[in-house]
Amino acid sequence: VHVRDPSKETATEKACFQYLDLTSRSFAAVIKELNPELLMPVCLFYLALRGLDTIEDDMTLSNERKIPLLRTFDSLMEQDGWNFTENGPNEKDRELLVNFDKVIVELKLMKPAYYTVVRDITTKMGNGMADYALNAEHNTNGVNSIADYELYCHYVAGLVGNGLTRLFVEANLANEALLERPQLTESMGQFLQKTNIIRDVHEDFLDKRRFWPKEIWSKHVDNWDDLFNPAPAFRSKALACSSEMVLNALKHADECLFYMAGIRDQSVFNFVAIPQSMAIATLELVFQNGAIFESHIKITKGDACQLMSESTQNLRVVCDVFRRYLKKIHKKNDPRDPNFTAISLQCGKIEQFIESIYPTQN
Ligand code: PS7
Ligand code: MN
Ligand code: MN
Ligand code: MN
Ligand code: MN
Ligand code: MN
Repeated sequence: VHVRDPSKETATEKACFQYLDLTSRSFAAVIKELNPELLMPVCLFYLALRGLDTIEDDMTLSNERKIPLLRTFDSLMEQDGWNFTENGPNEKDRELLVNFDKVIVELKLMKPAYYTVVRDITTKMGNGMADYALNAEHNTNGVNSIADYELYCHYVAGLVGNGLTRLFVEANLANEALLERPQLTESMGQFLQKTNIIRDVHEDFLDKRRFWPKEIWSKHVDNWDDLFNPAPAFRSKALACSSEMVLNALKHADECLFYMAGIRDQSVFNFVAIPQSMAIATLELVFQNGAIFESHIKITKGDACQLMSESTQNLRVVCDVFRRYLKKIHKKNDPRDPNFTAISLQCGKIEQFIESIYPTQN
């Protein structure tokens, strides 16, 4: 059921929903179906972070310009009439920042308890992004250790999970015990962000950005560029490297399922479960798939449709989705892969966890 009533929306509210549609393929649909209490707050939370990310992603901005913008974005978004027109003409979400004054009007109308969360996460994310933008400039280019990689994912996704969980609990739509289990929330963000980073490796490579940690890729190739060399000898090493990245992402899967058990409201459940189901399906798609080093790949529309309907029911059905894709990963696992055993064990471990909460009949 659609809960929005566009005839009762103000001009700036309408504009915000327009920028939501313009800047997101997948989040727009689930945000617009949210419980009315959180519809506008989550839409504005999304737009604030999308604005920040549009500055982070713009490789035509110098770091001298970019870093202070990232670090002060939280106060810029409190200045009446502020907008930003310096993004490169090809930056896909530049329109949002050009019209950011309209988002600012709505941010000022938020309930203070919700705004506090949005502001806090924007401050922390902007500063975290700035720390990593510095690395790119100094051409250590990207993250080195796995700890660095996970800290970056914390800044851009773990923090989003933290903010969303605080909003859900504040609105009484999730079990407040979730606030005492920050690791579960962190896993929700890490699982999405790591999947995005694995899938987008080629697109990011073209932008001269590297998020895969050197600690992992250096075990497989001498130079980062070698991952994109189509010669068969390099391609098998690249696949082994991507398998290790998938293994690393899979360690969050059980905690994601555990987190979702704490959601009380159906619309919030759908909002959190759809992206997680898409992520496990995307991990299966990228696993043992050399195409990630050549193009931007996506799950099919048909699969996305089925995942949407399965993820808007209950946790048992979402667990079945995870089971189905884990089985496929398990089957595609290659005995020649250096992480063959570890991947097999990890799939088994998640399958066992699911079996312990929802035993299969027969
Ligand atoms: C506030 C709904 C639900 C507990 C803009 C949702 C970009 C994967 O890198 O455009 O451009 O290719 O596909 C979303 C946890 C964050 C993490 C992060 C805010 C889940 C700015 C999503 C989304 C926490 C930094 C996808 C993290 O962007 O990627 C709201 C619970 C924004 C969530 C970015 C990535 C999101 C991402 P890219 P996308
Ligand atoms: Mn970004
Ligand atoms: Mn981005
Ligand atoms: Mn990406
Ligand atoms: Mn992408
Ligand atoms: Mn992108």
